[in-house]
Amino acid sequence: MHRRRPKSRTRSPSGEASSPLHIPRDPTALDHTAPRRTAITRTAPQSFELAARIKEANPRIKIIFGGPHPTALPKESLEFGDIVVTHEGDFTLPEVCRRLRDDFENPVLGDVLGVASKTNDGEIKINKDRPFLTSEELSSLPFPEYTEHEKQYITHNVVNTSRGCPFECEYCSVIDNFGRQFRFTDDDYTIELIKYTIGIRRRPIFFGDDIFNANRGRVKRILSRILDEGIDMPRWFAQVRVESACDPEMLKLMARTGCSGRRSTIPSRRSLRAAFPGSGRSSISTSFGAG
Ligand code: B12
Ligand code: SF4
Repeated sequence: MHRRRPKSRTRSPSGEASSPLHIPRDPTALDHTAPRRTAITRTAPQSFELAARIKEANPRIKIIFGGPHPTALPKESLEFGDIVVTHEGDFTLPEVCRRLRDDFENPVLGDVLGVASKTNDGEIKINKDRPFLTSEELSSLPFPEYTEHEKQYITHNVVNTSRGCPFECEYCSVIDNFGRQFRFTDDDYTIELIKYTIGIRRRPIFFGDDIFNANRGRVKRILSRILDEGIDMPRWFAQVRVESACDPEMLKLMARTGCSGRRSTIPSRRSLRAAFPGSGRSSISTSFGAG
C-alpha cells in the first residue's frame, strides 16, 4: 500500500511560500536554500535536470555537486553545476562556502583540496584530493540534523559508524569514494549516535557502514554495550561480509540486539582468498543460513 505524500509546497523561514524547487531569490544566500546536490549514479540524471532548471530560473546561482557519482565523473557534473566536492565533503563544503562568502562571483578555489570547479570562462580545474577523515575526526563530527519536514519521510534511520573498506571487490564504488583505509567512530560516539538516532523518530536502523563487521572486536564491544546499557534498539540491519559466519559470538550478539537482517557481500573470489584463505562457499551458506 502506498502512503500518500504530503504536498511538496512548503514555506521558507520567513513564512513566504516557496516553489517546490526552493530557488533562492538571492543567489549569494549561502543558507539552507543554496542548491547543493548529492548524486549517486542512479539519481544523477534527476539531479542534473534539477540543476538545469535552477540555472534556467536564475543563472547566477552557484550549484555545488557532491557524492559518489560526481566524485567519479566530476567533469560531467560541471556541465550542469559550478563546483564539485569530491570524496568526503565534511570539511571541504564549509571551506567552499567560506570562499564563496569572500567572493561569490569569482571564488578562489585553486588551493582547496577535494574540489573540481569551472571558471566563468568555462575552464575546468580539478584540484588534488583531500586526505580522508581520520577516525578521530569522524568521532568529532556533529550528529546529523533533520528538519521536521524531513522527519516525516524517515522510514529507516541510517546510522554511519565507519567509512572505507579494506577489501577490493572490483565492481564496487566504495573504494573510489571512501578509500581502502577503514576508519570508524569511537565506541562512546557510536553509542551516543545510536541513542540520538533512536530519539529522532523510532524507526528501524540501517547501519550504512559498507562493511559493519570489518573490525569484529569493535562491533562486539558496541553490541555488548547496547545490551549492558539496556538500550531499547529498534529492529536493525547492516551490511556484513560473509566472514561474520565464522564468528558465532558475533552472530548471537547481533540477534540479541535486534538485528533482523544482513546484506552480505559475496566478495570476488580473488579478494576473498587474499583476505581469508580458508573461506569460501561453505562460509557463504553458513552466513545466509545463520541468525
Ligand atoms: C544507506 C544507503 C542506501 C539507503 C538510503 C536510505 C537513506 N535514507 O539515506 C537505501 C537502501 C534506500 C539505498 C538505496 C540505493 N542505493 Co545506496 N547506499 C547507502 C549507503 C550504504 C550509505 C549512504 C550513506 O549514508 N553514506 C554515508 C555518507 C556520509 O556518505 P555519502 O552519502 O557518500 O556523503 C559523503 C560524500 O559523498 C560527500 N557528499 C555526498 N553528497 C554530497 C553533496 C554535496 C553538495 C557535497 C558538497 C558533498 C556530498 O560528503 C559526504 C560526507 O563526507 C551507500 C554506501 C556508502 N558507504 O556511502 C550506498 C550507495 C550510495 N548506494 C548505492 C546504490 C547503487 C543504491 C541503489 C541504486 C541500489 C539499487 N539498485 O536499488 C538505491 C538507489 C536509491 C535511490 N535513491 O534511487 C551506491 C551508489 C553507487 C554510485 N555509483 O553512485 C552506494 C555508494 C553503494 C555502493 N558501493 O555501490 N542506499
Ligand atoms: S567488501 Fe563490500 S564495500 Fe568492500 S569492496 Fe567489497 S563490495 Fe565494496
